[in-house]
Amino acid sequence: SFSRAEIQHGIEQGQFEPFFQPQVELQSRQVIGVEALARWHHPERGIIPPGLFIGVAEQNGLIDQLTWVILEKAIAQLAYWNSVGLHLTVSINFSQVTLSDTRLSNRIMDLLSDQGVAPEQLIVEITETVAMTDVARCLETLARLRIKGFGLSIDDYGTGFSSLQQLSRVPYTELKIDQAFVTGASSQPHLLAAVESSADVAGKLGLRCVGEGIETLDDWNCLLQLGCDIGQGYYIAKPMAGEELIQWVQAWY
Ligand code: G
Ligand code: G
Ligand code: MN
Ligand code: NA
Repeated sequence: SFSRAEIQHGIEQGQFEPFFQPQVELQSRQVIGVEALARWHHPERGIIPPGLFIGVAEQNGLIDQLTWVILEKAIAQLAYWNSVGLHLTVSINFSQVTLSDTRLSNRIMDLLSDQGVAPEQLIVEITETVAMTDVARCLETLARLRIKGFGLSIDDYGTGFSSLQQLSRVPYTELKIDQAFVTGASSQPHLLAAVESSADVAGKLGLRCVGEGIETLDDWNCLLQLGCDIGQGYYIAKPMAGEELIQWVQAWY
């Protein structure tokens, strides 16, 4: 992985941008949103995936800066899609540091109103592990975001051990089942059981259920049958640059 100085330099040089992975309604096949995933366009080493810089950025006080870069570019992209009649939600991954800023919702609102994007189009993703360990520090911010109309998603669901009681303390709108349980669910009973119970939890809490890591038509059908609403995964599309999405959407229909 990279050093703090290299990442800092990359941020200053504007080398980070979001890629976008489509999300579709399983029942109707309709494209309803995208997840923004950070990429680093390194001048010598090409496109660098987040696994090689997110951890370093989190441990070295750079994640907040990086998140704002991704957020600003994702919102600009969303505004452009709105302007051509493509109305989508964008899901953004937030780290604990960013979520502990109580002014977060106002700061994002300022960004949105500059661009004519509604808060309902933005979904804040928080991993189950962060949700379990740091929720007290983030609760106020999360509640404010929800009141303003932002979506709140619990990401990588199933990798932690949240109880229904813990989950119900935060006004989530969505639950994303971790890909470790989704990929291959139709052929492996222990995965199937995990997906089924996650979809049940989503249902009990009134949350929209997203399955991440759909790699085959069998995965798709399996999730649909278990009551999952939305799918994301390589079977649908890999994350892509913003400029590619409109063409992809046209080809999909
Ligand atoms: O795109 P990829 O599958 O390589 O993403 C790997 C991980 O990096 C995922 O867990 C994702 O949540 C995380 N990630 C991607 N972009 C961002 C980002 O902008 N901020 C944070 N905090 N995590 C991100
Ligand atoms: O934020 P989160 O940890 O959920 O990030 C999702 C990650 O999963 C991204 O890095 C994305 O590239 C990856 N991903 C999305 N769909 C698939 C898939 O179908 N298979 C695999 N192996 N990875 C996927
Ligand atoms: Mn995510
Ligand atoms: Na996930």
